[in-house]
Amino acid sequence: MPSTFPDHNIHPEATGIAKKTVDAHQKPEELVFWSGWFCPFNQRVWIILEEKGIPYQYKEVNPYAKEESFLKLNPRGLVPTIEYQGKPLYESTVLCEFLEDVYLDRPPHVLPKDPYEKARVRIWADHTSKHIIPAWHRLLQLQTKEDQDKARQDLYEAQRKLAEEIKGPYFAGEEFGLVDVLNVPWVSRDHVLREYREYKREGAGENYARWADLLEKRDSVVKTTSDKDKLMVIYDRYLAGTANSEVAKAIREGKPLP
Ligand SMILES: N[C@@H](CCC(=O)N[C@@H](CS)C(=O)NCC(=O)O)C(=O)O
Repeated sequence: MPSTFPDHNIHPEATGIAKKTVDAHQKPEELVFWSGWFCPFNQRVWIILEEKGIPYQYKEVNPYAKEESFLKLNPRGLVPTIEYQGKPLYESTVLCEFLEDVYLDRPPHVLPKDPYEKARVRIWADHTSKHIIPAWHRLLQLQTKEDQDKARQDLYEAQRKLAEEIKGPYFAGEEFGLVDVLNVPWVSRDHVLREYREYKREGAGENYARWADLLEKRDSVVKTTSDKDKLMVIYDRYLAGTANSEVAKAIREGKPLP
């Protein structure tokens, strides 16, 4: 398949086990998943689709191309995007909650029923978006040792705070849920930080490390993960500080993530 990515080295589609998952979801369904195989935000939604066994049609899209037809679905031009019964929706956290609402009868229940517990989950989902993910990307991208040391400490602190709230084994208790889903794509990619940024899970404490080890083994995570070498082509550019995605630009400019 010819690549439509601006950088022709970036693989145009999922590989390995994830490719099998893609192939199993080609049939038209009322839910269309516009996906970028490499994207951690995207993987959040993919994990929920797989966890709940929701019928969906997988369509690979290159969000960097900003094609008119895609911008009509998502004016922000980002993956993940879905079409449900012909109507578009986007933003990974919103999509996770949407899928829970629509497919409430299908376990796992990613949000607790109890209003207090549900609110508590949302606080830590917010903490993930505001503190963990930005620090993770700063550590990945920033170039000086001083900046990296600071980002690593920020990341450890943010992950440690979250880990103090884990009920166990999953964040909200027995069931795999929203806070787990929102974090696991970055857990399964933290080999990049371990290899190139002196990061280790234990740096955020034993509780965090135990939780992270458990999350990455989840079937839905394995089934939505492509081959490491293909992913590294993308991460090499982030590590070198030359990536040009919306996320990369936001980190460089010290702005909030898109
Ligand atoms: N806040 C968005 C972020 C999604 C996002 O940044 N997706 C990236 C891929 S990982 C994208 O589509 N990038 C296209 C671009 O940077 O132009 C979400 O949570 O869904």
